[in-house]
Amino acid sequence: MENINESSVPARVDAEDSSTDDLQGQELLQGLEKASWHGVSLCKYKGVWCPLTVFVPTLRCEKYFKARDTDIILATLPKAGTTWLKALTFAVVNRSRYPLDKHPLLTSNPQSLIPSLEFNIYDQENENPDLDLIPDPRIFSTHTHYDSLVSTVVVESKCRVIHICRNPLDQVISLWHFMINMIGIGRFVPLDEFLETYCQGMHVYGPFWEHVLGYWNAHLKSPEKVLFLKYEDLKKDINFSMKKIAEFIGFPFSLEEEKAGLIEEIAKLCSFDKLKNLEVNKVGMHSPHIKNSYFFRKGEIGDSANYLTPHMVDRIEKVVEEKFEGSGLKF
Ligand code: PAP
Repeated sequence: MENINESSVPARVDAEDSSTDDLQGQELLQGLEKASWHGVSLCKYKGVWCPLTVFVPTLRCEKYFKARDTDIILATLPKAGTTWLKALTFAVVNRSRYPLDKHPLLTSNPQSLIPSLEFNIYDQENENPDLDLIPDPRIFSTHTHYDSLVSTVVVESKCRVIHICRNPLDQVISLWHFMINMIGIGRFVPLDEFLETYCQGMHVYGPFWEHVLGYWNAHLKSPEKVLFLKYEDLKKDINFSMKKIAEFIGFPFSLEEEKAGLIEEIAKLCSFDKLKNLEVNKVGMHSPHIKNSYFFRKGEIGDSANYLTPHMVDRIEKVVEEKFEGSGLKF
């Protein structure tokens, strides 16, 4: 997740210095429900609470982005495991290009190796960038919902989508810390207040149940198109999960690679401890508001137990039970 503060919302544009997209966006925006979520401006677009800062980029993405059959799209809710999935996918796809001891992951944050469609590709400056210049396979990330992705990505191409989800208890705690930390934007929000809006579905890219169920149902319908992963499964058996990812995107590990221990080596390179302790992730900045280190907090299953009261756990679990009932999805 990137800058989502009000200060970088484009000022209302006037006809002389704005593009048609900006104007259409502003017009559309006027009819949308808006909210200030703990200081962050959101608008509800096609049922999704979208940060205002990326509203116009989201429209541009819908309008201009044409997926290639070879594209790989990493689709996640903020704090579900985006950074880890980016590192793994990048390392799997590029494994014959870079030796592990001179790997870009050693000097770059995984977030900067795989651009986000809304936050980086179609950012405020890039109205319609030439994506043809990017060689195959292009890898992009998105936080948007499956239904929003359909018009641009899924229907017209054979590109593959990887979704990772996470236990909502841990995810909300991860998001809470991240929001509080953001330089110049973050402010302390009592956890119970934060939780309440989360349970109402009002949060960046919420409601979380609609996000997750969109990808879950798409996976059930077209498993060859949408891979559905769980953060907890990756924690339990990263080698197995990595093989699954590699096969899904058409880069399966050969027997020789397996025997040579390459899967274990890549898992180690992408592990929380390894990435967290790299200089670039200790001191680097992702953006003016976000240090690279914010993407590496604890990286554990069950850290939420250190923050949530039994009442809070009950509150989230009731929502989860109600919203996911009958879906076959368990956390
Ligand atoms: P984003 O959606 O804003 O990009 P994302 O990477 O999904 O964030 O979430 C960050 C979480 O993933 C953090 O969880 P925590 O707050 O509970 O600690 C972060 O620590 C965790 N994380 C980052 N990299 C890894 C990794 N390599 N292995 C396991 N967990 C990781």
